[in-house]
Amino acid sequence: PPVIRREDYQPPAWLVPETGLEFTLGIDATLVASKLRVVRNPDGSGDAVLRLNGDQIVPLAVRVDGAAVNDWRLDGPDLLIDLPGAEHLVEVETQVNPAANSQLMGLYASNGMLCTQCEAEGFRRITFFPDRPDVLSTYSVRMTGDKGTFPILLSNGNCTAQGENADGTHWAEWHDPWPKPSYLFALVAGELVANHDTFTTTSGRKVDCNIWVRPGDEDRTQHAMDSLIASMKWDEEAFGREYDLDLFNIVAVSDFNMGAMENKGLNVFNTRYVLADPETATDADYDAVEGVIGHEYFHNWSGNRITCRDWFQLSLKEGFTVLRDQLFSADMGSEAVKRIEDVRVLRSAQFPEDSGPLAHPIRPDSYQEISNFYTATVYNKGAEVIRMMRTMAGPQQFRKGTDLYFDRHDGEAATCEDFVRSMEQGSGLDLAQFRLWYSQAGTPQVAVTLKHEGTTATLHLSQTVPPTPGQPEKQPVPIPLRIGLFDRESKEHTGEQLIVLTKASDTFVFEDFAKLPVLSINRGFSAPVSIEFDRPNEDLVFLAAHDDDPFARYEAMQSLVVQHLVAAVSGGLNDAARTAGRAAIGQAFAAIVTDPALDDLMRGELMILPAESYLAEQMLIADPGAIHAEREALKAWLGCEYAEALGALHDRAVGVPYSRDAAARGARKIKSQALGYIAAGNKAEGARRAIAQYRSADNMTDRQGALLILSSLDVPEREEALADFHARYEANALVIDKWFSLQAGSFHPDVLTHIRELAGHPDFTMTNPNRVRALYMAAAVNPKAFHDESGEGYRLIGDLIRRLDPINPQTAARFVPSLGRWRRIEPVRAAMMREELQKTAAEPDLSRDVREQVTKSLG
Ligand code: HT7
Ligand code: ZN
Repeated sequence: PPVIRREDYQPPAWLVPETGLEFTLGIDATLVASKLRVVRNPDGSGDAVLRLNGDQIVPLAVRVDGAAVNDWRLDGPDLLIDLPGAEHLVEVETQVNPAANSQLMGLYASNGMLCTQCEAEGFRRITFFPDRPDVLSTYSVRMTGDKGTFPILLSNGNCTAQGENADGTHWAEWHDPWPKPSYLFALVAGELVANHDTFTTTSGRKVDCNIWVRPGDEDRTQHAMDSLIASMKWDEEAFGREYDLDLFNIVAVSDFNMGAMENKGLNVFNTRYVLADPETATDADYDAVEGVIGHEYFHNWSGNRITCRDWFQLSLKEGFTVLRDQLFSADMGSEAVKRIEDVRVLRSAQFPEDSGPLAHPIRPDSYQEISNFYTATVYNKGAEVIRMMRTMAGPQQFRKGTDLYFDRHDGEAATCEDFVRSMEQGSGLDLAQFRLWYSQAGTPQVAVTLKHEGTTATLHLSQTVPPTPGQPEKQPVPIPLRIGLFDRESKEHTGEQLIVLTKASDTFVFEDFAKLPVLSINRGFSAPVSIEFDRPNEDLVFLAAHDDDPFARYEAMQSLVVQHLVAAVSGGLNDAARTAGRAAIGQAFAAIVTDPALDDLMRGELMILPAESYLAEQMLIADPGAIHAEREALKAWLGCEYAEALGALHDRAVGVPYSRDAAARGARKIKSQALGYIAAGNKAEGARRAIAQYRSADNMTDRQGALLILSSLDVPEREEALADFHARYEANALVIDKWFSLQAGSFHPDVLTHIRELAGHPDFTMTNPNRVRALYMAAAVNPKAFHDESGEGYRLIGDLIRRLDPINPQTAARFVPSLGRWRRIEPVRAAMMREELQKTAAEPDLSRDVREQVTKSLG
């Protein structure tokens, strides 16, 4: 497949200022007639040929300036038309089959309705068009369809006219006044009901807000509506961004490749990020709804009003919008907890990407299939890069930078460089060297030493950015580190400072310390780097108990456990060292469990042990079996050793009645955490408490929390609870997804057999991405199942990729990176992982999506 390179960017030869689309809707056949006013781009190549991208469509009729033409030609999937003048009206007719569209890109049928997904290159599956984000057009849409099948007809912008025909069909016309790229086009038609509310913007514009769902789901939309209205208000206050249409529609669909899509005025959402009520959604689900609603809404400015020049600039909208949604969620709840959660995601999803065969900079240089670049690197590391600018500038100067960016580039298709330049000029930062964060892949590693002599503390820092595919040599990047130096006696620090490491190595000197202070570094995770700092357990215990930065407190606890488990896994712990390590961890753990000053949401966060994938990241070559065994052993030890305190914690939490306030959410969080440790330490006691919690649960957080524990235990109560759960929620697809996920993610000894059986369950289907992810993604991230020494986990995922690819290549490709980690895994397992990749590569008709990921993973 051809490689698309960033350096080859050329402005479009033709622009399309106006687009008219007429749809005659049908589930099996939809006719699409386009009318494009095309004008030569004064900044383009002057090429007389108009290239209209297509993908699996054929032109049924082509007209130029009203006359049928025959001298068009196809270049692969694209339609080429020679145009003599500077401006023409081009009309093309096509027909598509939404019911047969299992890729869920373009126009497709889901649950009896029609909907679209056009980002990144789905529009070309609907009609021929210059399907690139730098061609902005105003869209007028007319659709006609059977009134019974499609009572609701929606598109971008405002509905300008509607009516009925004598033949039982009806029609609607929509006009979006804001020029937009084709990837933001959307159409939805089907039987839907709305939760309606209004929001009045700061300048007094009344906006009608609708959340459209299938009849019967409307009672589960209030949290989404509250989140939308909160987002609209927050963006005005935090970024000065006001909504710019009179209508904002959100539609929930059950078949969707990703989380949601920010189409102008008509967001399309995976039902998962819309529907929530206490009976069917966990607290984490509620948070996810709020975060994704915010994310898509914030795209209205960071993505829609200012879009991307080309797909290499994806992080311009995604990294920035992730940062915006993170700040929003932090303001809506606990800033500290949100930061810890965001860092956990970064470490578990992005760090492995950065250290593996698919590593790429946040602004990639090349791709074969753009869908493969909707990654944790572009999204989450992209957000971290912008967050560093905010840390260095301070929130007020940062806001000046974003204000300038929005003012200067409104209505444009911009680049990451445009953002950085606006930030430089608006905030006053010098970002010359900082630009390396956009061009270099890999997680910088910072080695730290702290020495003390007389009254001087000397901090030495050195950085290396590891080599990544195509980038053998790296330059030092600016690394902003928030630090605090604690006095061991007073347990106070001398005031937080921000230091920026710009060189390969540097020394920072601090005066007036009678004794060696305790260093708290990278507070708040001010830089997305990995810190290498060999220090005594007692310093980590100190920070875990006393650091006033909540993230640093969490980090100290994590480091304590990581140091211990890494040593244990590599066989470097004798009995005495194991006992000492456990004692230190136990001391910090007990302080967390019992500290009255901690709120329960934070306590729950601090109790979470580092993930096995993160532990594996710390080793050059990892033995997943040993990591799993050591981590489980530590969990069991903590569960035994602190059984009484954990039992008391669980009892206290059980006594807190359900509500959505922070205290009750905190109680539910520690309830699940405590239960996990209790079950690890004492299976019978864990099962007793878990089944009691399951039976008395009046909300999904508690019910799922209990079932999670039971699903890993080989006890009779497991079957009872799983059967009850399925029967109780049979009609609710999102909850049945949980039922699949819990079992596939369990540490039960027969987990692989369970997964194979679940794949044959009547509720399992390969055509619904949520269901596929519920079963197989849960399996792929379950170290016990995936890394089973038999290799069965690898074969399971390899088989899945090969079977799913012809149905939904985008979703299939998302499973490849787990096998692509083989180089960092011990040789016996690595060979089996590699074999699955090779077997996949040998398939003759592999999609571009899977082919790119597999080839790079083997390369
Ligand atoms: N901007 C949206 C990306 C997206 C997408 C990309 C490829 C294939 C399907 C997709 N659905 C949505 C989502 C977002 O980041 O907001
Ligand atoms: Zn986004």
